[in-house]
Amino acid sequence: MTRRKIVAGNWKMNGSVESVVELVKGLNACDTLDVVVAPSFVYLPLVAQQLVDSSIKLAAQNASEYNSGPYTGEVSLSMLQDFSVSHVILGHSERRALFAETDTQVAKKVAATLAAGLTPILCVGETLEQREVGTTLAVCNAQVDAVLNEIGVELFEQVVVAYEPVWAIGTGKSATSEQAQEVHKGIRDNIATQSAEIAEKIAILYGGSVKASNSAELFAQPDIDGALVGGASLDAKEFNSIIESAK
Ligand code: G2H
Repeated sequence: MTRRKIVAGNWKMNGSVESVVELVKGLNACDTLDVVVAPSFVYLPLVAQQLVDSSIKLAAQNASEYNSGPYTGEVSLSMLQDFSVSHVILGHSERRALFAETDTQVAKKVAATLAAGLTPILCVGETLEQREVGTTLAVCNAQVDAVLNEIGVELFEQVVVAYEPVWAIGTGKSATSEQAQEVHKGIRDNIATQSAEIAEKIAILYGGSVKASNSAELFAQPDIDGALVGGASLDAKEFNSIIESAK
């Protein structure tokens, strides 16, 4: 089946008012695939304003699993809705490793995001050590299963998965298209044990040092439905080339 591709830019903790405005001005929208950008929380209102007449969608890089209350420093899903956010990146390995987010917490965030009517981009991926001892698929599928157990397979249809091998993130060392395809297929096969139909429908993005020079080869793989791009999404020309290669 043909799945609609998604190219999402995760700007992480980068940018300034000036650079964000310039970056958005330089981005090309595309009718045949979903282009998504994820600025830091504080720039969401600014970018939302710039994208009012654009088909480019807006994502947050995280969200609280709680609705409101005494959670200092957290941002709720209803706050994100106020700024036309449509997607939320959840369970990024930087959140898991540096901010101790657990599979259970990520699963609750996915559930809350769906309940708010937004699309979660669920990041999963193995460390170098886990790859070397041969547990790549077990790790990725355990991260997926935590969410499947929380929300059930029917709702999982609305989840976008991003496979991001931790060893490839920001290192300049991307997984080869064969390595990525193997894991994407393994993730899809695992979901298919619960519903073959839903497994076929969901988008699985690759993330980890994606750039214009390797995106076309990655996108040519049958189970790679787009990319979650970090560093290369901070350069409009480079990001536009990645979008172009996904058409
Ligand atoms: C992986 C990716 C974006 P980069 O974190 O989520 O970042 O492309 O810089 O490796």
